[in-house]
Amino acid sequence: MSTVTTIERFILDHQPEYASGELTYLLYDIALAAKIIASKTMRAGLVDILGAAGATNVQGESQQKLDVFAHEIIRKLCDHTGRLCLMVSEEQEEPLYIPAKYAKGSYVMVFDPLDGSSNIDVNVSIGTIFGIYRCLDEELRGRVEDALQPAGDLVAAGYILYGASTMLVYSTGEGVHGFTLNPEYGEFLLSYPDMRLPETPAYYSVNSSYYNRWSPGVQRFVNWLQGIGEAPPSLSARYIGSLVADFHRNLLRGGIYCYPAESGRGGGKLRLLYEAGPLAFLMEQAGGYASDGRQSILKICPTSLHQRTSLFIGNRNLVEQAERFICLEDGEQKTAD
Ligand code: AHM
Ligand code: MG
Repeated sequence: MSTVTTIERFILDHQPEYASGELTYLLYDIALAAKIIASKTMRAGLVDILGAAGATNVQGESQQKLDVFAHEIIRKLCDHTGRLCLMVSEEQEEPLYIPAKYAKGSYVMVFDPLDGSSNIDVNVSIGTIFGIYRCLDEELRGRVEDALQPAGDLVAAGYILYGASTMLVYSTGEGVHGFTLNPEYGEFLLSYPDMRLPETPAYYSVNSSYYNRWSPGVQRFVNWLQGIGEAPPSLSARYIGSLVADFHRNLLRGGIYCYPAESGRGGGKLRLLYEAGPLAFLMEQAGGYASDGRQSILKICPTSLHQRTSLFIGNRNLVEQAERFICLEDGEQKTAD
């Protein structure tokens, strides 16, 4: 019989040297939240859970009931454990401070409780994204500036994919590891140790219906991806519209995911802190690269909690090609390393 490694065992065996156990237990908390959210999403078509909850999130988009559920589960599982000093969620404009009655911990967690929410109603894969920072001053209770750190300073990041099976993929800066939920045991089992991006990319992923809203540099780059122009890269197109699912597929098969800035939408659609940042950290850990078109996502210092960014993420040569097209055509210099 082959060896089975549970997520608990793996996290414990691989906790970073500096970790006191707080980070280890925080990752357990996230795995528990993942199981609860997964069990709810699997019943989404069976119970009266679909449809807008009647509220809107900070970006003015209508919230689905499952978004609210996932946000509340993560908040309630993590606010009283003494492991966090602050949380930031896509579903709440203000940061989530740890109530004064509870002890505070050394970490900050930023998260998108349920991303790809437009796909819930149509039974398409969705996901949770999280990033964990160390708080800047451990003497103080959490402050907004504790969350406004570049993704290069993340101590851990990951996502949960609610797809044909539920997967939890995370990194603490020592490679990327994937676990699949075994529904019979209710346990995440190690299924993809040390995930590496394939050197030969298979896919490009972009919503090309926005073509007319892009800058000339982005348009030329996407033309190139599509095989129009010199030395096309020979990629096939795949786009789900669920960032976690698109990212996961491209991580396994190689490729590039793009969500460029659009005219009238400043920095693009995706959020730097809890969407682009954690995935950029994972991508670099898997051997790839992430950029906003001019500079590494890992180097951008957020100035606000819900800041948006454009995102090009995947195989390094493809992302650097995006930077070249954008800098050449749009007249912007790539930020020096
Ligand atoms: P959300 O945070 O409201 O769910 O939006 C983010 C989602 C991503 O999962 C996905 O990559 C993107 O929006 C799809 O946007 P579009 O429908 O414009 O292509
Ligand atoms: Mg989102």
